[in-house]
Amino acid sequence: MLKMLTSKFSILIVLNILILTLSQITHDIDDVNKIVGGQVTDITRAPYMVNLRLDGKFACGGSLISPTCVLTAGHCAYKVERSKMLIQAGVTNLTETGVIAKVRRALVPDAYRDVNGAQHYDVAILVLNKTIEDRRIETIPISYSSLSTGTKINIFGWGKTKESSKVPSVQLKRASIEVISKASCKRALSDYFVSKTTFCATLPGRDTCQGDSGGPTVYQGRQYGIVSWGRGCARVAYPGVYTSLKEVRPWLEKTINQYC
Ligand code: 4AZ
Repeated sequence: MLKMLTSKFSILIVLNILILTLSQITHDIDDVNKIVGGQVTDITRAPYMVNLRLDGKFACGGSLISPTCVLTAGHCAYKVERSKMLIQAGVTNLTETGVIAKVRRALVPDAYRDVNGAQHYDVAILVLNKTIEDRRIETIPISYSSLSTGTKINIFGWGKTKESSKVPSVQLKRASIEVISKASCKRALSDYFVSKTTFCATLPGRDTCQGDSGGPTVYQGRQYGIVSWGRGCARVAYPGVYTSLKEVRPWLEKTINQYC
């Protein structure tokens, strides 16, 4: 009888170890698949990174380009009442408080268009109701240069960690992807309008996803693009599409000079 009990015990112990090991493995796999293929990061690695809340709910990414101005995607701000908008800066996790600002002005260019989900001139400036001054928060300089094919750029965001997910990521993520030629991007997205105001970037298994829109694409500490659109997330055949700051320069410079 005692023997039977001890053998039952050892089976239970072995089962327990098995379950613990399995859950550790699935947890590890999950950690690898954040921002779709990226890794969790910290706001200290992107201290200019902000998120846009609509009616208090996380909606988009953005970047602080001056103490009073946030750069984001046009489709994040288009036809949205500015009284419903809040900007949150200085957080790694969406559950933190950080620094919150209201939006005094939401500026979207007249040229902005949604063409069946594809975006044209997808840029916006949100003018804040206060100056953001905090030792943990920094602004990011804009570059109006073009990026050569093959350049590795960083994307940041709290967007979904896989296409089928229903919720954003609580923690900020980063991934590195490669700029591809406009010709190959147009070939891959031939059913869509790939606007002159965009560039495309991808790497297998890595991509931006819903909620990453408006966030910056960064190369050597400067912002070159804005997360704009794509067909699904990290699908093998489809690159991500980014607003090219170089191509929206006329509107961006004029707006920054006037309001920021
Ligand atoms: C979005 O809905 C979104 N894979 C942004 C980027 C991409 C897909 C969706 C690109 O905000």
